[in-house]
Amino acid sequence: STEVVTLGEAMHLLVAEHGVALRRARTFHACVAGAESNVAVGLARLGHRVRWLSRLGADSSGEAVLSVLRSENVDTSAVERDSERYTGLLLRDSHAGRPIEVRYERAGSAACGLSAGYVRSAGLDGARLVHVSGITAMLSPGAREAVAELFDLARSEGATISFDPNVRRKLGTTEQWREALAPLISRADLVFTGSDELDVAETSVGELLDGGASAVVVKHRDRSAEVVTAAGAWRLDTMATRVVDPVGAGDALTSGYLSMWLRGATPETALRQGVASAALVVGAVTDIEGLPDRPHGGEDVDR
Ligand code: KDG
Repeated sequence: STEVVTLGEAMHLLVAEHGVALRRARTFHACVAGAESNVAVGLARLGHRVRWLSRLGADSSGEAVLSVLRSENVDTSAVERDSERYTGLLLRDSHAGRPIEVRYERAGSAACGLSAGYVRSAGLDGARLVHVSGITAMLSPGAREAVAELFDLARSEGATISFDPNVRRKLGTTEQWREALAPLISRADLVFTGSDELDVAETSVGELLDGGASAVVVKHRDRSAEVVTAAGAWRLDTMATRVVDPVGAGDALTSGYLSMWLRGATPETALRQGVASAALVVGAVTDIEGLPDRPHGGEDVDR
């Protein structure tokens, strides 16, 4: 059965040839983008059974997304197709030195049609962990209800809730983000967050731990990462020696951490895998291609 369920939009990603500004690019590499599908791929590569819940258009971009995720052994059997709406599209460039230019074509996409009813009928299939990012809650009111439903299901079935605010300024104002994040982050057991995102959600590590989170992983501006639990705090510097494309680092960190958490590792060991996974992803252009398929310092994963 399923170990992990993630819920969120995946988009058909067209990434410009490396180092070339979006407006000048002539050739694009096609892949898949989306925070929760990235985490699903990261976990699947490390040998976990992951089901991704979402909706896609009945279009060729939807086919492209599905074929990538299926080839990564992500369970897409509960994904809905919508013949009335398109699959989201993300155009971006790729370089280490300047801010990445991102253009979304996702307003009114198939994933905006997510609903509590969809999540209820898909169910958790026995998963003991669910992961979602704030982006899903910002897609539409229905998608926000879908996240709340996923959390309710997790609570009633005893699954652990993992949450990443994942604030994207293009998707809403600070006020809108705060409204979306506050009720979700306070229900999470495992939190993966940028230090500045805690400010957006108007919370703190201490408040999250007091409110019932078992671990808060904070990604700092200097690219170090820290895990804080009731038992202590551990901080690790980035392991990246070569940054080609920083996009996807956070999701890679989350997938590495969660993989070790699923195996019962300590927070410190889990953080080490997270930081190692992030370092590998930033060495390649897309969000997923660099993801490791064996644990840091470990054996190949059998699957
Ligand atoms: O975390 C990486 C994601 O931001 C990227 O894949 C695209 O999910 C995405 C988004 O909505 O920005």
